[in-house]
Amino acid sequence: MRNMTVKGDRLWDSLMEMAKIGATEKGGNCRLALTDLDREGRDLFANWCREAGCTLKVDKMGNIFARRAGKNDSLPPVMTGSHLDTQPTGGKYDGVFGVLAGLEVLRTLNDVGMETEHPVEVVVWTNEEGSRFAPAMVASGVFAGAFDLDYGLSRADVDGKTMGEELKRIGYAGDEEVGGREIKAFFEAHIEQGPILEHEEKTIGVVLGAQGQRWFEITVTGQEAHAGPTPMPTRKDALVAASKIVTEVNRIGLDHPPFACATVGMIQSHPNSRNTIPGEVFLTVDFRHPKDETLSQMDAALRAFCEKLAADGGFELKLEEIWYSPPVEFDKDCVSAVRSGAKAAGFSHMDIISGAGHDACYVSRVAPTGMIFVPCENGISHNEAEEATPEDLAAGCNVLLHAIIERAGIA
Ligand code: HGY
Ligand code: MN
Ligand code: MN
Repeated sequence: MRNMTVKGDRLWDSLMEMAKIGATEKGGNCRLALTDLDREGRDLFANWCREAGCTLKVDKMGNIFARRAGKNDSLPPVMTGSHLDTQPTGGKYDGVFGVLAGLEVLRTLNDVGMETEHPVEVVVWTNEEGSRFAPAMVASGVFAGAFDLDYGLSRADVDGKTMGEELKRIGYAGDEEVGGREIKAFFEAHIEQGPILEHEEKTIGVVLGAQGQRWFEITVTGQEAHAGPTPMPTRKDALVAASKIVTEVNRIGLDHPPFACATVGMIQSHPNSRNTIPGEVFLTVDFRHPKDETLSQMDAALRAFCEKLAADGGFELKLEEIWYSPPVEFDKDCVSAVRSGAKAAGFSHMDIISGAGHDACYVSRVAPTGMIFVPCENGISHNEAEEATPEDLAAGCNVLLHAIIERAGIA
């Protein structure tokens, strides 16, 4: 059994086939959650799973479960999977690798005619990215009971379209209840999305857990006025105030080395006219740290700065924390299964904490969970230039294969 391996070429071909959907000029992918392109990617995955003999179910958050029956099909499934939605300037591997590595495991089990005791399911989680609909990982969050279904379905994009409406529109508003069922184990394979594995020249990341995140939305209100006749000292320029917040967010990140991360990813200035002083600015803040208490210190520093800025500058300032995802530790046995799988296959490996959030973070609340990382070129992700090698992807998929077989048992 140990020398059983996946077909790396088949995995690579599937990745490249999926990458044609929402392909961008610079070689990346744009398949925002619940768009027609997301539907196309989901349909392609679903067809491949049917061809592999799976039965498919979709739940009320649009999560797709492709199931390969086990000998004892009443046993809880071993699950694997990730997401197919991408960032606007995303890559070909973020999320997709975990979904198609899961499919490759099923295809390999079929090739050798192996029957497992437990059923095995490959999952596509809806809206992992949190780019079109905030927050991130919202559908796996509903599955894990972190959010209720109404909250999940009511998440709206900048045009006011809700996830519930868009799930119906693309035909993925399923009937299955979201979560609430026993799971034997969940493994997610993913590119690291950072530079550590490549720098340390390791093929496999044995993921111990993931750092915590806090997401904020801030609206600064000043006063629109004419860019010509309005004297500088009398202005209430919301964009100038917002730019001070951007600098402070960056300072807070730098203030908690080496792990803290702090990002203003979105900024919208109103009325966005070259000769009108901005009266209102909306911006987002993404804080991350492996330690909860440091995350709280970063939160407090931001709030204190904003309070002072509003008082000194006569601005109105609304700060709302829209998401808190605490640091996560994965199941020790699942982590060991990943580590021993890498060792048995002779792959170089190292323990690592995930800088990015993943659906596995929420699923770990309802199932023993582990993650497998593989390197990505220059650690670049959330970028159209995202790259990974067929060899590393196949290695990660092989570790996934053996972790799943070990948990699902051979009939
Ligand atoms: O933001 C994240 O860490 C993930 O890509 N959603
Ligand atoms: Mn991802
Ligand atoms: Mn991502």
